[in-house]
Amino acid sequence: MIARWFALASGSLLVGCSWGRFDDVTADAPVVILDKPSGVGAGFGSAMTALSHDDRGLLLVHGTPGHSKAALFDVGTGSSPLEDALSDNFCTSETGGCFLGSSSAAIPLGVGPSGKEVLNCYALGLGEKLDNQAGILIECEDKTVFTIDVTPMLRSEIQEGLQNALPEIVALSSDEREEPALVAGFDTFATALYYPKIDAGFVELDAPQTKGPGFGRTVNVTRVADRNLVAVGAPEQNSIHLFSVEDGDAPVPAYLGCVRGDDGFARTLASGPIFEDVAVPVLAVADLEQVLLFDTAELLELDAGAESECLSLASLPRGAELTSVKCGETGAVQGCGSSDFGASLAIGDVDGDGDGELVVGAPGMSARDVSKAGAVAYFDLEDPADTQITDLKFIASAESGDRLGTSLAMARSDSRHVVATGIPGSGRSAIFYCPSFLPARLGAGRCD
Ligand SMILES: [Ca+2]
Ligand SMILES: [Ca+2]
Repeated sequence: MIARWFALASGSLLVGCSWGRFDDVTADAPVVILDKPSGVGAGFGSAMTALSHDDRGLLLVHGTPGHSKAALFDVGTGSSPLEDALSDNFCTSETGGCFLGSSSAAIPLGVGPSGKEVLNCYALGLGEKLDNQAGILIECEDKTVFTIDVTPMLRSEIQEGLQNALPEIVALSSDEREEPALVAGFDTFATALYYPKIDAGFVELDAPQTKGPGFGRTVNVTRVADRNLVAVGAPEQNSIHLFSVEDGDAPVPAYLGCVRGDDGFARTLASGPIFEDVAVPVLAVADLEQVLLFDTAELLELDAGAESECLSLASLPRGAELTSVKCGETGAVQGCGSSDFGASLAIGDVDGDGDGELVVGAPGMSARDVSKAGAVAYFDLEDPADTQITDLKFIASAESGDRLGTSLAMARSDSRHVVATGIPGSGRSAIFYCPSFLPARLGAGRCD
């Protein structure tokens, strides 16, 4: 069920105060709260992934990683707004068992079992399905469910986990193409797999000398010109391992080397275009204090695969690290010291001007003195030196321990993105439609 809130909660840094409106108007509101559908258990909003295809914007919202059940929403458009969940029965255990991943991956188009084309699918966790072997579970809008293969060792571990309710938690990411490649990280086994397409089988992403505990806790794959840059995070070692993968059904991933940062480096990854004069996507990497942005074309030029140690940030080639952003406070949103800034990241065009913005979750912040209510920080980042927070959003109905900002996704709505974020503490999610810097012509009706 959806409660429509006409309570915009936007702490504008420009005027140094925030404002809210409470109304029972049911017209399209600047913030829409998604309540937990009855079929989904605890932790609704712990993770989420957007998918856009043929002008539709879908959003999969997870319950707690390692458990079952997620819900699919259609984010809608200006003229056909968001409605109740399309389904609250994704990642069900009814057909053989499913453990949700810490992240899921959008597969707008793929080829499923028996060569049938499948649409609007998600790789969302680990499981098995009646006649399918245990592996990565793929589920589609039309409820087609199947698994794709993993290594024999992982397969038996997943099977054992399903029998004993001891989940292995997978991290998943796909690139931006309609029929994307998929990356899966299994940190318990320091293993990461790359699938050129979901029906193409996997190749292992092997980082010979430096692989270690936690390798695969986070993953990201992004398209750079005619190949993919894959980042496999090992936050326990404050490092990311980078691979270049050419197209083809049986590619040989090239190991580019590893980069070590400050404490918590690689705990969250995201990618997407931001800067007008950087023609390729940036890779965003959070540590415990800040979010660093890297030029993916420069990272693809790294030639450090034979090094026995990870490169330090200082030893990266000039231009590889573009800029970094940090937590900030307003009158209403406080607590950078315990903010968990960087717990989630997303990149998209929230103001419809063609370039990208970075949004960062800070679930530990207090909002209007409500502790750990959580907030999300917008960075317009018109150029790398422009690192000021542009907008800082929270919800007027915040409760203590909500942890809004635990997860983030950029969902397509008309000609721009809207920001979806999880509020797992109270089993809700929010969609923010109206950044403070949205041009008036794009916000008509909802944002004025
Ligand atoms: Ca923009
Ligand atoms: Ca921008």
